[in-house]
Amino acid sequence: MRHVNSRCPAALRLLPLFLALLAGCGQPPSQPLSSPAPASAAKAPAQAPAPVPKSGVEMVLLPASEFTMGDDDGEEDEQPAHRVQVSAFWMDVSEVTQASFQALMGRNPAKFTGPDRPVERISWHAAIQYCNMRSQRDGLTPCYDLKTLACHFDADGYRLPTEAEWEHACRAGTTTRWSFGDDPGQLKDHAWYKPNAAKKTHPVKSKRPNPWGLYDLYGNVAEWCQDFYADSYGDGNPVQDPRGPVAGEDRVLRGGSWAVDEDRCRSSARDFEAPGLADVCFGYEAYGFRCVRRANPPAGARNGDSAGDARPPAAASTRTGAPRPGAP
Ligand SMILES: [Ca+2]
Repeated sequence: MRHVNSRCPAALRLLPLFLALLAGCGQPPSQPLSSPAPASAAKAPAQAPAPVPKSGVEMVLLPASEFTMGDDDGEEDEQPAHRVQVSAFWMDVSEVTQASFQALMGRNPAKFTGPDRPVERISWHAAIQYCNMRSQRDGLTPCYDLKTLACHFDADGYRLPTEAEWEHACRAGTTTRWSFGDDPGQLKDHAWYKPNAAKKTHPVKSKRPNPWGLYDLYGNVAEWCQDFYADSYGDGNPVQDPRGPVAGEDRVLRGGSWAVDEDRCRSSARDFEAPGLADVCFGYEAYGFRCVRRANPPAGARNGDSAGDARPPAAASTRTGAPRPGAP
């Protein structure tokens, strides 16, 4: 995982891959941990959980909002802090697990195996393939053209969050360095990161959620976003639903991981990586992802959705009986 102060020549960037080859790709997986103690009670989520669709992944509806993205006291690429408006959207409450990935994709590339652990060694390309497969599983229109890698934001299927959506979800209405405040001593209760992760991932949802009921935004695995990376927010970004640069070499990763310290696990901290990196043999076992889905398909959208309809996919097949959240 790279960030703005860690740029290095291409030869050095490839060194981890070379070392991985020397070490062999088929390292035996570590043993799963026993189930950790349940997380302590947290604040109520912004919305009731959605009925669980066929793909079995729980999502929460996040409200449309305006917030300050970035941090003028952060690193160079977190500046300038700027106002952003995001539309309402659904987001997975946790990182995509190995059980979910295996069920849809028929393989599990993770190093730290365990069905409830986040899937890792995932390239950006592999993540969007999963998004499309999950959309098909739930009877939705896939967002990605896998030939051009274009994302059709109007489609009602799953996709990666934009960087703005990710930070909006992570902040959950807060303006502090973390969603629980500015005290780094509390991070151990919310995240698996370098000081407490023992150099491996851990089952999702085993730390405290943020105020909107989202787990593991800090740490465990760093999460791919939709956006190409740029080393500054600069000028020209739209205020409403920004989607990052139109082209680039790297894609954004957010939230930090089990491999990094607290500073990389802040709400505004940004990392990036080549989108093709992190495949099974060459991957870095700290890259994962979670999915989002639009909440308000426009009038005339495919699959019969109508304007303002915030229904989760396959609501009729709910297994939870949870009440339908109201439209944002
Ligand atoms: Ca994470």
